[in-house]
Amino acid sequence: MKPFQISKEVAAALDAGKPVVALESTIISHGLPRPQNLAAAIEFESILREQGVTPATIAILDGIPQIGLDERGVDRIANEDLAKASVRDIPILAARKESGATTVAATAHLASLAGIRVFATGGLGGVHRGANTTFDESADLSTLAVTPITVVCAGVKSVLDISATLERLESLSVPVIGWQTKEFPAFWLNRSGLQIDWSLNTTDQIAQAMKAQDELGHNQGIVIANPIPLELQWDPAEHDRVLQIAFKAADAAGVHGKAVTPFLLGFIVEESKGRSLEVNLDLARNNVKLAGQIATSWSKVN
Ligand code: PSU
Ligand code: MN
Repeated sequence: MKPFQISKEVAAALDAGKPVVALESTIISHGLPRPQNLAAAIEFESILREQGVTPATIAILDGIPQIGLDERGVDRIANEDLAKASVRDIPILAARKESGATTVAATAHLASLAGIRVFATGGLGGVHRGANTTFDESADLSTLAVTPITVVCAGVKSVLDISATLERLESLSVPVIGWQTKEFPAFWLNRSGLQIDWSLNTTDQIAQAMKAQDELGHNQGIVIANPIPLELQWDPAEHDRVLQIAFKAADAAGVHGKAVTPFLLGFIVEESKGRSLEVNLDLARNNVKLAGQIATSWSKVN
């Protein structure tokens, strides 16, 4: 027996070697406010379907990891108060028959178990500012070190320590590839000022890199850093202003651990009067589209 349930649609696509893209549920449950979150979950899936790609939104429902959700499942991740589930939480939720929204780490792990090789998200988790004393580093990084999946993201949120995150990805031997750029993006912003070693310009090249990794016996994921188009990015000065206030608020509220990311994101949406949310949705759409193209290229080389 498989430790997860896979939807008919996703199983059929995988069996036929058709392109499939995994989507996470924490971004829906904890990263975006209601009611925009449900609309976003539905829209991400339809962007893929329009490309002839099968979406596999992943979540844990009543203890069972689900690879591909039906309409009711999508509604549940948007409207129920679900636990935020990283890899280590999956077995506990299984034992308690409880539901959870999967982070990048948990989604990558489950997608990979199901044979899915491409995954779209908004921002990857990373090393938090001050991690030299708190040790707060997302399990997204360590999971990608042992999970062969290509994650398309807009870099990591600028609330994190971007430079330290890139260092950790290097230590973990996770390739970071800029999509048509050698500058790492900063989530809401097109640029972070940090250079990366590699960029690729076509999705066929990305699929070739995935194939070469397999042939070499590498078991890591690949991070595809896909900057939000310049004309869609958040105003940098306003971005800096809002982030400063958000850090002070998080400090004052005493949030720590896995509550930090949702707190900051929620606060930033409020303080920016929804502008950060618009940008967040735009960059996520942009990532889903590119992931669909990569999955299509992958289905041809594989
Ligand atoms: N970045 C976002 N929105 C999110 C997240 C990241 O813009 O909702 C979520 C992802 O699910 C990611 C998780 O895997 O936050 C990382 O949380 P932590 O730092 O607690 O590992
Ligand atoms: Mn953390």
